[in-house]
Amino acid sequence: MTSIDTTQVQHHAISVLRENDRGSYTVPTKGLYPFQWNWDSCFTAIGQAHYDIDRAWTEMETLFAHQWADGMVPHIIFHVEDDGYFPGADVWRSGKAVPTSGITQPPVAGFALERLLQKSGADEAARSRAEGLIGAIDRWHEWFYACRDPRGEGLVAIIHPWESGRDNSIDWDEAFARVPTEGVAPYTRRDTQHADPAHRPTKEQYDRYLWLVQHFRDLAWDNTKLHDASPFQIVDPGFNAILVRSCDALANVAAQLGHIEIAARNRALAQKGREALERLWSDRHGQYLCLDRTTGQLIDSPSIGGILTVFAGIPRARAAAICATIEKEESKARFIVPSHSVFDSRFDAKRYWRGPVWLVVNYMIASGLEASGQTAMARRIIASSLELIALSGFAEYYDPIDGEALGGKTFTWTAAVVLEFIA
Ligand code: 9WN
Repeated sequence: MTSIDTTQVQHHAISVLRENDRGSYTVPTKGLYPFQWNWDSCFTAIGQAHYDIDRAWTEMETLFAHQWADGMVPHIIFHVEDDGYFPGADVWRSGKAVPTSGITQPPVAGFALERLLQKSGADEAARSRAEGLIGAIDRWHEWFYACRDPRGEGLVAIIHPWESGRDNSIDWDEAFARVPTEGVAPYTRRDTQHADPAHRPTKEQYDRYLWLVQHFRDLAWDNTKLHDASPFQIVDPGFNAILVRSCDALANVAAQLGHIEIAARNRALAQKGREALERLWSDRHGQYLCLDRTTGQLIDSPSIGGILTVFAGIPRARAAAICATIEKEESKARFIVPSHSVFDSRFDAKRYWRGPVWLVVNYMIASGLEASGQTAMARRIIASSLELIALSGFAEYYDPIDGEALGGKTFTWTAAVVLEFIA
């Protein structure tokens, strides 16, 4: 066990957050990701709340200033011109004054709002900043259930792997193979110039990412059409768990500030979502699985998405079974929780979301386990995360077998969640 000097780690984490701070928004890491990303920003705000609460509110306000008229909050805001990232604003062509992408990302904002209010002691200033966000987050939640759950199943689908935040997960392989690649305009990737190509998605995956972007762009980013028009519609239990948890969190904040209608609506959405998640449980894998909405079949792929589901306040017996699954992973992986099961032949220790550990996901899993009374496992996950920090610094992701730092370095959301771990 590597020993940890928490004061030093705290200083280092804050310096990473400050280094990536662009005034009113924060980039995930300089070079590789030069814009504002949606869920990164919400975790960033939680981290900033540890040393500058005013700055933390600003981070979220900047994100929501770019919410679309239909309620969607885009996954990237292109505040500046920078050709260091592909695909940039010229590919998305979303038609907004400040350009944005045209898809969304895991809705962490409701959870972050509640956390910021807790951290600020809910004083007058904090209540008024929270007031400014409640309605916007509620509209985003409504958008999800209207546009990504058109048949009212209680589970929303992602229509692009980038929406999941787990871009090249093994979960998508089968469904993604059905996405065409014909007609994709020639392009040059930039990510592989900043990070080792062996640790990033493949060229074939990029072709399909871009085919979907072009397809949605041809439909003028009309969210009343995109879900049904997408050949890729996946119900990810992790994504849905985040939405459920955020609906609950927004309901808590709304009730506290007297917005009874918003509180009741979000409480009901959370309840319905939690019940619907049950359909995704797999006894064989001891965890939840993704569902391919186009075929109606569960996807045989034991990934972190089905473990992250503990974030939603699932039944205690399910949380206990998931602990046993993580324990099994621990017997083979030195660091937990790998983004894909080490027992699956498709596991790839260094390739992005196909095996590496991501501390931001560990944070949500630990939080969910803690709330389910699984404190011992939550503490083991936090200890493993901090060991990675001591060994390899604030990386984007880590090899679960040898702990190597992978992807971008001095990574914002890694630093943000570490401040929560050591608080
Ligand atoms: C595409 C910024 C983002 C994260 C995602 C992560 C990665 C982008 C990319 O980086 O995705 O959105 O170009 O690889 O997968 O979760 O939000 O850190």
